[in-house]
Order: sequence, then C-alpha cells, then structure tokens
Amino acid sequence: MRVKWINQLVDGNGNYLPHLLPVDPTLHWANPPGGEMGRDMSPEFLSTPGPYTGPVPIVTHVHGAHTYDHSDGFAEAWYLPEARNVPSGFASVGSKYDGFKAAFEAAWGQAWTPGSSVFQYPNDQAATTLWYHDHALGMTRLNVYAGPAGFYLLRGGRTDVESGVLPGPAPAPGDLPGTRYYEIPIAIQDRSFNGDGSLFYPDSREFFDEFGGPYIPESDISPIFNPEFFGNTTVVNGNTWPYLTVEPRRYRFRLLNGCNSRFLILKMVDNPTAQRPASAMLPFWQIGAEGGFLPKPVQLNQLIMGLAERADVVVDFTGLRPGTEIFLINEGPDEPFGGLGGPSADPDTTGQVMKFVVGPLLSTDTSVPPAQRQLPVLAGLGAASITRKLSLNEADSEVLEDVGPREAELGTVDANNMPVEKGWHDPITENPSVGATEVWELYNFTADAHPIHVHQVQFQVVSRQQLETDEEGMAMKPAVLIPGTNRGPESWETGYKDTVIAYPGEVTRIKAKFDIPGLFVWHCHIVEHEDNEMMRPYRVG
Ligand SMILES: [Cu+2]
Repeated sequence: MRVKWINQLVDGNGNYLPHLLPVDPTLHWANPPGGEMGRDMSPEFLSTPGPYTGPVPIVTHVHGAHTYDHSDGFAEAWYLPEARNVPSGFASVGSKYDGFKAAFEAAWGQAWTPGSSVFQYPNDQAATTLWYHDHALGMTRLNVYAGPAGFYLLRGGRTDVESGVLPGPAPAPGDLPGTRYYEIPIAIQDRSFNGDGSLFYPDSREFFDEFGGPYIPESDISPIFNPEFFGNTTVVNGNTWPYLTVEPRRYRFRLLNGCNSRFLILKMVDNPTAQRPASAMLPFWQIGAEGGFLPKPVQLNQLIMGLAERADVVVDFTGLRPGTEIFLINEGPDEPFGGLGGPSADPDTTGQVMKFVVGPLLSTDTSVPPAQRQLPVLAGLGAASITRKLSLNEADSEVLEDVGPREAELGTVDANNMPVEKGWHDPITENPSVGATEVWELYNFTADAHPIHVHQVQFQVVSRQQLETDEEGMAMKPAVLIPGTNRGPESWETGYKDTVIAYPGEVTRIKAKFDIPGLFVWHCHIVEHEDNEMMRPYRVG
C-alpha cells in the first residue's frame, strides 16, 4: 500500500496554522527556526523563551509496520506544510527528509512534493492491529495529543483466521447507516479540556511538579515540557466516556492504549465505582497482540496495557438480559506505573472508560467460542547471534540540587554492568547485520515502568529477571541479576509484539529478526519521554 501523507496545517489563505498546544522550543527537537544548520538540535537561548508558534513539523509512523526506513517516519524526516508565510531562514524539512526522499523516488519512482511524503508499506507481515501517529522529533507528544492518530488493520493471508470464525464485520468504507458491527476498534486515550471544550495540555513545567524556575539561563530544566502528562478525562475513539449498545452475543474488540503517559489495567465490571481492585464480571479472551495472533486464546480477568500496546480480544455478552449494563473500567494509576499492586485511577473519572448496554439479539452469532478456537501458527525466529545489554535511565538537573527528572535516556550497559546513558545525537550503538536475530536485554535503572518500542520488527518476549534494588526500588549500579528469578513471558505476551513493558528493577529480554537494512529507531512510548531523549537511532546493516 502506498500512502501520500500531506501536512495540511494551513488556513483558508494558505498561511500556516500554529500548534493547538504549547510547544517547548528548548528540547532537542525538530526546531525549524534553526534553519538547515540548527534543525533537529537543542537551540541555545540566552533567556527563557515562550512557546514556539511557527508552522508545525509532522511525519507519520505506522506503528508496528514492517517497512523500509524511507517509509517509516524517521523523527528527523519531518516536513512543514507548504504554507505561503513560512518565515525565511526556517528549515522546511528535517535533516533526514531529503535523503529518504531521494531513496524513495529511486526505489518507487514517485516524487515527494513539498509539504508531503509518500510511504510504501509492503504489508508482508502477520495480520494484526497496527496504528499510525506522528513521530516528529520532540513534537510527538503534542501532535498525538492534538488528534491525528488512527488504526491500520491488516487482514488476510495464512496468518489470519478464516472469515466467519471471529465476530464481524468491522466498520468499512461505504457502509450504509445502521450497519451492525461485531468487530470494533477501541482507542483509549486520556485528555483534559478547557472550559470552552478545547484541549488542555500544560503550558508550564509548574503543572508537573510546581517547579516554577529558574529555567534558562540559570538551569537546565525546560520551562514548558512536562516529563509525564495525565489527563482527567477518558476518551474512546475521541468521545468522552461513550456507551455502546451490544447484542447478547460475542464481539471482537481491537483495544489500543493510545494515551501519552498512562498505563491501563482494564476490567469488565457491573459497578463502575466499585472498590478497587474490582472483581471482573466478564472475562476477556485475548487472541492477539501487536504482531498478530497468540498461539492460543487466553482467558484474562484484566488487561495490562502499556502505551501503544494492542489487545485483540473477544468478549462474550451471550445470555445477558437486555438492559444489563457492563462497564469497562481502568485500574491503572493516575501517575507513572510501577507494576501491579499500586494505586488505582479515580473511580469517578479516569477509572472509567466506557459502558456497554445490552440490547435485543438481532443477529445469529456464527463465531466459534473462544475456548475452542484455533489460531494461525506464526513462524519462529531461530537462535540469536548476539545479545545486547541496553539501559533505561533517568537524569535530574545537573545544575540544581533535587530538581528532576530533567529527561529520560536510553543507553547501553558496559562490561561492569554499569549503565552508559546515550542521547539521541550520540553515535549509533545498535547495529544489527541484515537478517540477524538478536536478543536485546533492557535493564531498567529507573523507578517506573517504560513501554519500549522497536521499529521495523515484531519481537518475542524471552524472559524477565529481577535486579538487586536499593531502598527506593531502583536497580543498583552496577546491575546485579538475582539468580532464580528468571520468568518467561506473560500468557498474553506469547505471540509477537512491537512494544513491551520494561518494569523497574528488572531486565526484560526480547528477541527480534532485523531483515530490512536502514536507519530506524527504538524508544520509550511514554511520548513525553520519547520527546526528551528517550529515543535512539539504530541501523540495520
Ligand atoms: Cu519512558
């Protein structure tokens, strides 16, 4: 499939539209005002600047797609809209745009025109639930929060189940009004709103931890950026706390955690404000994750979903009386996630997601009951040729005492098991050969869980193992593995994935085959982290 992605953030007169949300110009970001020399850098300021109000850089990434680097939405391949009034001296494209443009045009013969890019998706991967969203350097949190994101559902082939086995149909172009659906994509996000209904996103670091300065030039804390953001409202497919009328039969739901920072723990219950943890009224039958179907359906009373993770589930409403109400609730926290057993979201607001209301049965359910369902077998990866030790880190201010976090960082782990922090601009350290299968060990040296996403590949979760921790629960430096604590993937992680939760105080091991040469990224999918250094380029070949 070929898609032309057009940045159309211009008004009726062809002038650019500024961002809806406050853009912090002090991060290591796209930085169009820096021109060709200063783009994709941290600009230097002599005093604390206000938000950037220029044209908006955008580049789209299909999350989980097995595609070429020129079509992956590299963070430095952004482009501004083709507006009449882009200030002179601004870079209109990111530093990698022209190179990928030339590579695409040579390979596929279609030109990229100003304000757009054309990406090619082979779709030569397992049938699954993908999604797309912006990936511009230092802008992703704002561009995703502002709205543009969507599902990319890949179907058919020997990695899909035969039609009729699972509940369907799903919504499709050209459907007549009133068409009934039994497969429904559900994107869950958290947002806050201003009194006039516009989106609220913080315009000062003070919102996060009441740190009101000093910023530039006295300190290294960004004045607008928030290290995490938690909205006070749940939206599903863009609607606050919606309801869906369902028939007493089976449904297939494609769930996505599309939040910026919020981990979700989802349950189906009869009382939305029941004391947490609530007891489940209905189970989920999870049949798939990010990289296709699981080896077999897994019955779960709750779904733990890190940012950008997907769960393909069947829920069976059979036998419920018309008028019955079932609530999808969230028991994940209103703060960074440290693992199960922590605080739950406010039961009156972000602790609720949506409601299902049972109506009359209007259809015949021909789908196979989940417990009896056979799922397609996906090929294995073979043995790994190399194991890389990588690290997840957090950094406080280097200038002010007890102020932080300043940013989060990825990195490597050295021979003494010490983390070696790396920023976005450090030389590439992950350089798999074309066709290599590798194990990546993610040592989490921070206090929180991070959802780690690797572009190009669908990986397997190999194992997790505990590290010795200090009194605050953070991994010791150097890292010390605790013998006998090795455990395999969770039951819902036994298929292929593109995003995995790396818990604090643990090493998480994943295995992937890198078969497309080129320049890609791996990063934390807390998009605030990703925007402020918790992303690294990697090169295959
Ligand atoms: Cu993170």
